[in-house]
Amino acid sequence: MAKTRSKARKAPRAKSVVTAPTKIQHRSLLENGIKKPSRTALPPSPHRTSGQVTPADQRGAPRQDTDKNVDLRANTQAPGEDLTTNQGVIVSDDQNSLKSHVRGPTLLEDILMREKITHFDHERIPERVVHARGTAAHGFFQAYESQAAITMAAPLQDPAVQTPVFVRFSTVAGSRGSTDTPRDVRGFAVKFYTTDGVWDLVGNNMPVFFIQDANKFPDLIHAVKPEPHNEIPQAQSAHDTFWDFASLTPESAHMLMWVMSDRAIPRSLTMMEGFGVHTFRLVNAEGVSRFVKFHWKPLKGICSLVWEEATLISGKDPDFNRRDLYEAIEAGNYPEWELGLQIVEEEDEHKFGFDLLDATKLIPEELVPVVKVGKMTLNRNPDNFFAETEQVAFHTGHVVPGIDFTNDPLLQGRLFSYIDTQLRRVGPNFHEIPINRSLKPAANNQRDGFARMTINKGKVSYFPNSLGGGCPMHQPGAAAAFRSVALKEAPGPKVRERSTSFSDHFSQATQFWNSMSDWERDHIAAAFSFELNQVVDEDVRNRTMNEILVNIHPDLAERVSGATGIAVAPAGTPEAPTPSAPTPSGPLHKDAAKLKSPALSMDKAPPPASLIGRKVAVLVGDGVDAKEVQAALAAFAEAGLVAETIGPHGGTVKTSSKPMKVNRAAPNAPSVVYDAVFVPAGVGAALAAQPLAQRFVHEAYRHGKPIAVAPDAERLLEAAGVPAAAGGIVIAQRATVVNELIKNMGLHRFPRRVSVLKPS
Ligand code: HDE
Repeated sequence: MAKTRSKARKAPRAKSVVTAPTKIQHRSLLENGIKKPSRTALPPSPHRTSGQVTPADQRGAPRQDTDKNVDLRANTQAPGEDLTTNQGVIVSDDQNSLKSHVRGPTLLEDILMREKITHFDHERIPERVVHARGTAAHGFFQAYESQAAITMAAPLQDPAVQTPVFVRFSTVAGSRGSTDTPRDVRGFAVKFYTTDGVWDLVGNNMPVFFIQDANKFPDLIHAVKPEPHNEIPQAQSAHDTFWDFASLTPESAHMLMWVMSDRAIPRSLTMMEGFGVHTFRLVNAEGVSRFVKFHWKPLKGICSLVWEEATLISGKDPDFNRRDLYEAIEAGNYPEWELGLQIVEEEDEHKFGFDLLDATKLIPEELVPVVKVGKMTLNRNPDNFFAETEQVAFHTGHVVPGIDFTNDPLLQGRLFSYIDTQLRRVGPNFHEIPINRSLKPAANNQRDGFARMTINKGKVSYFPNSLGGGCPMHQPGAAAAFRSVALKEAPGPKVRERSTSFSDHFSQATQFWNSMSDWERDHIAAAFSFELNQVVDEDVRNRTMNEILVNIHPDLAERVSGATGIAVAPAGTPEAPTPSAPTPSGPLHKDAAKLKSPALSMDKAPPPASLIGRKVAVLVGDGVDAKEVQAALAAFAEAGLVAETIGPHGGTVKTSSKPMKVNRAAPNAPSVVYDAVFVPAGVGAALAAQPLAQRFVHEAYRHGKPIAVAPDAERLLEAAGVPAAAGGIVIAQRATVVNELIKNMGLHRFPRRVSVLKPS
């Protein structure tokens, strides 16, 4: 198979915002006339790869440099040669403290020790209350063509302009040090450094949310986080308090379906969709506003793990998703997403049968197509995790002219919460930290506070003023000035109520179930069963079944009932589906039982535009056919795949010619971190007798992965309990076996194999 490259539309050549990498400004060192360290700009960082992956910098792949990269360099520093204090004084020894005599007590006078240790004591900032575990990358966004007719938003004006971005992906429930692969929503937050200021699109990898009103958010998060009396369990929803809340909150039904689907265990952060979730507005230069839903469509395809695999990865490589993103970028396999818009004219607001302001609803793509308007590429890893990934501060209220809000009560609450959290977490001058700093300089009369960086000149810090010439002054007429869209709101009484248009909690949950393929339904039912089997309280279990699941679909309820032993009581009526729940669902959509949106199914998603960076395990051992291995590695590399040879131990294995160095030792290389497995000729008999090799192949089979073996390895399949006739298993010679394997990898997985084995 030829190399599968991106089929997405190519963006036109960029304007000069992209500049060649220049030398790092080692500011403090140079200014002091101190020797310049030898690092060059944007050096490849030392990192763990297979040994097959050549860092992009080393193989000369062009790395596009953005204005934000240039901006960040002013604050980027390589390690100096001389160790100094924070005041620049050279340190003679920071390994021994100052003592009254060689075996005497340490002196208070030890300024070197005190500075070092007190700084260490203050190294942490509060972790995010949600989305604490994350990883991020730099890149750029480029529009396919001008969208000026519908929005003034700077990144969507000129297809020749590349707008720098910084994207942070996260899990929601776990702490900073938790695993990468729990069942959870993934955050997908994009910071655009536009010519009109910073725009943050703070989204998730699922298009809807658990709740409709921001006021419920602390309750939701308290319920899903570890239980407060014993801080158990970490990073998962499979416990009593979460299901207690969910079972009493029917509006969460649709989101529960997403979270119980394989969307909640992505194979890679680069293989998941992103969604702005809320309905926003786009506004053009004439002030005309339209509704919009934002989508990110990954060009690497939408692929997930299977549950058993995700749990094993949690132990074997808790940094699995983080490592995958980092290594892909280091290797030059830059992930890409297309930005898609669903546009709804204002006059069509009420034609959908659900409320566009309700964040538990999505607009089916079959009703309003997603129009692709540009592409985002991530091409540089951060230089420093804390300075960039930890200190980046997103806020839904960071918008630029051309984008505006709706009255979605969840969005309205977020507009308050994010700035508040950043003030607490990072401080009042969070906007001055390099990763948050706008490329368009900020100029206003806000002053002082902890760690103020800007040295504001002059005596005027108020408006109106005459002493400063009236500056900085308002610019009501400026094209790039932010103006809230002028809306004619219908007057009404001040109320603390939910609109009745928000009250159908089940139709879209049913639509999700109806839209899934057989194996996707198997996985959803298994996920609900697993979670409810972790729940101890019988009332919570019963309520989840009989207030929530039966109202989504009887088939789902029956399956979960079978696996959990929770009895299904007769379902509610369409008029009162959840009679005893505190927030009863209102009437359902008239065709609720039949609603379907094929675009929701991962099974029906378009095949990946690229297989680049997917991983193949090549099992080797003494006696392996070296020529076959070399030919296979060349073919895998040609297809853009990352192949690793795995031997029974580290070092080398014997071949008929010279010894072959292996990339990994079997105990360190579990099958779950690979996408496919290949067994070349010459090792079948030996591997058939090795428990680790049997387990490797058996797990790959259980998890539906493509497996290809030379004819003499058929006995390994037998020993591993793998039926040779199952889908995705290839037994063939040389080129055929490799080509078939690569072809099968285009399907990612053979999911029906997983279902047959009933994942635990
Ligand atoms: Fe967040 N959310 N959220 N959220 N959220 C935060 O901000 C909040 C919601 C999302 O990588 C916090 O900096 C409220 C929906 C992402 O740094 C906090 C509500 C969506 C991130 C906060 C929501 C998100 C956050 C915690 C209900 C998808 C990580 C730390 C009204 C559209 C950003 C922080 C990053 C982070 C509040 C609901 C996405 C506390 C009150 C819906 C991706 O401000």
